[in-house]
Amino acid sequence: MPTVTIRVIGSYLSPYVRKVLACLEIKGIAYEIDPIVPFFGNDEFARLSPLRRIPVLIDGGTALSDSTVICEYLNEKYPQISLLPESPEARSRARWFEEYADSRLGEVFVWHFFNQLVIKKFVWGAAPDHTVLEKAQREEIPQILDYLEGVLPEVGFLFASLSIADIALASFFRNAAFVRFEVDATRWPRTAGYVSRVLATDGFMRIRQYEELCIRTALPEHRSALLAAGAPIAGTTLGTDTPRPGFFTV
Ligand SMILES: N[C@@H](CCC(=O)N[C@@H](CS)C(=O)NCC(=O)O)C(=O)O
Repeated sequence: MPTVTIRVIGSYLSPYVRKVLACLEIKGIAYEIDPIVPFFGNDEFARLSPLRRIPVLIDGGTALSDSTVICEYLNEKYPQISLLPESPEARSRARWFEEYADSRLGEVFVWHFFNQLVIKKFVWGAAPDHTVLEKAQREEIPQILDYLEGVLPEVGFLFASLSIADIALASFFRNAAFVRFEVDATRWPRTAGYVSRVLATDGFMRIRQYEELCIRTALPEHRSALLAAGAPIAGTTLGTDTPRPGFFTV
């Protein structure tokens, strides 16, 4: 067994944590995880993550927050299996798709959709905002899918091999799937095929069982359920029992 020096802080249900876990899995880097939801992070979490967001990655004496910063670090520090294409042109395009996923898919799939149906209910005991939810389903998600349908490949990945662009885009579709959203393959066939293809790759498949466990388990039980299922759970946690609003909560 390799020595584990890397710790990821953040829940299996976060698409931003998923990006980091997929990178670690693809590169074959051993890690342990403290699977907290950010609103339950303690003062030490707030110190490590000034925006009180997940993921955080700790590698020896280095602590990083922000999935893009972390994935870039992993790609540079552990260059085996590069997650960026070769040419500067392709690299910048890959970074564009990562940014588009993190910002627009994050806004719509996480805040306007998953947050309304899951986080509001299970963290805050609040009802969804149906206006936000309905606008996401009627207008915002189709607009994203129309764009992606025009740029995604019919076969394979965006570049010659799986890259951070594919990882970032597919990670957000997983959260939509958690709330029973499926891409309509008759209207957006390329996108539907592409998302299934990326999510079927080994890195995503290896963490899938833990995501599924979390989605059907009450929040306070995540840690013990994951431990029992054999997930690489860290020995200590930065989680608390009482949630506090983040800086961006809606
Ligand atoms: N740009 C950040 C976004 C991370 C993010 O928004 N994470 C969510 C979880 S899915 C979070 O921690 N939200 C808490 C909050 O915004 O208060 C990244 O790429 O890591």
